[in-house]
Amino acid sequence: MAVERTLSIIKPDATRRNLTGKINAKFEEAGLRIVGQKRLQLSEAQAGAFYAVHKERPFYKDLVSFMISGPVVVQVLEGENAVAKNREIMGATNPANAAPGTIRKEFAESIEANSVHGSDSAENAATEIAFFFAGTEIVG
Ligand code: DGI
Repeated sequence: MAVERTLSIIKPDATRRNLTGKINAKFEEAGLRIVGQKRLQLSEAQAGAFYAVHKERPFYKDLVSFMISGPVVVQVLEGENAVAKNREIMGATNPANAAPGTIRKEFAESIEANSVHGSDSAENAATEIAFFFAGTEIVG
């Protein structure tokens, strides 16, 4: 399996509780390397554009409000099978359904305040990485 990159976001519920280091340890322990990382306050326009795919969903407005409720840490994770591996480390969207040991099982507060985002395909990963990072900001 080739080395891949994926886009991760540590969400406002997790930065508020000072969990950035604990979450990063999960990635590193699983063999993913953090090759780009920055802490941002998203604007409403940025969060809305990032989640545009969910525009028609009933939770879209709340999701955008939540994503701008505090700082986020956007990151590029690199490793073998990084997209699928990160989804595994994150756990199910709803923490009630997340497997033991996953980030969402251990840290998420609710289906909305679920601590992390991770790209769901290699194609989306490329788009999402380009949304937040210039090439020079990623150092493998
Ligand atoms: O890729 P995921 O983050 O696991 O899940 P997704 O792409 O289906 O949804 C994106 C985010 O939208 C998810 O992390 C939290 C929010 N969301 C998804 N389904 C619901 C939801 N928020 C609420 N309030 N209710 C939902 O049913």
